[in-house]
Amino acid sequence: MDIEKVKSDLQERLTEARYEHTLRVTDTAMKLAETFHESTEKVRIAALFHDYCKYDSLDEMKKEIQSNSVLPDLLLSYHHELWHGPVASIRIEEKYAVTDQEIKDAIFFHTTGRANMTKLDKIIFLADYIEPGRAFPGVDEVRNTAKTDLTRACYQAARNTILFLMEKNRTVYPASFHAYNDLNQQVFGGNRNEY
Ligand code: DGI
Ligand code: FE
Ligand code: FE
Repeated sequence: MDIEKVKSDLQERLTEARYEHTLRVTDTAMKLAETFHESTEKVRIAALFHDYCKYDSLDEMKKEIQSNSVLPDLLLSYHHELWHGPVASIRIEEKYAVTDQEIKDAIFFHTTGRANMTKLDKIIFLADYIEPGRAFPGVDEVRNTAKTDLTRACYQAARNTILFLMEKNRTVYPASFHAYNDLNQQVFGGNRNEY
């Protein structure tokens, strides 16, 4: 992969602010890859492309979701902010021949997470949440957790996002709840019977 070519393509497709966000996510994800022993090459590619379709037209993304059997129609019943990851996972295979399922999945699920997240999924999901440009309430606690515990940091990020959405009376995509529940069980142990 020609990383300089990818970066110049991204600069053309994204706004300046979104491009800078992408570089910060990539830098943050690369540090997480070293701390938690993940392939830096896979992490670099997934991070660079994670918001590749962030500004694609809604009409174009909708058509892709409707016509592509890999992309669930359920996405169309939820907020269009959830579409850019799944659509990007398709586009990068078409345009850059990225066939690695792990990379495609990390991009697909970067907004919501999912049950049984891989280490790569977790690194991209978390880097997107804690990159230094983010100012979400509670993000500093997550940054601190991310120094030592990847799964617990993802749990805190997933929980914060769902709480934020519920506070605003927004819908929550099922995969976001699946991520929350699975990470909760990974952090606190499964089949707890305390309530
Ligand atoms: O693309 P970014 O802005 O870097 O970050 P992102 O891909 O995590 O997208 C964030 C947006 O997605 C933010 O507005 C919250 C929203 N979001 C995340 N999970 C859900 C969600 N929106 C809905 N409706 N449901 C979700 O489960
Ligand atoms: Fe995104
Ligand atoms: Fe992002």
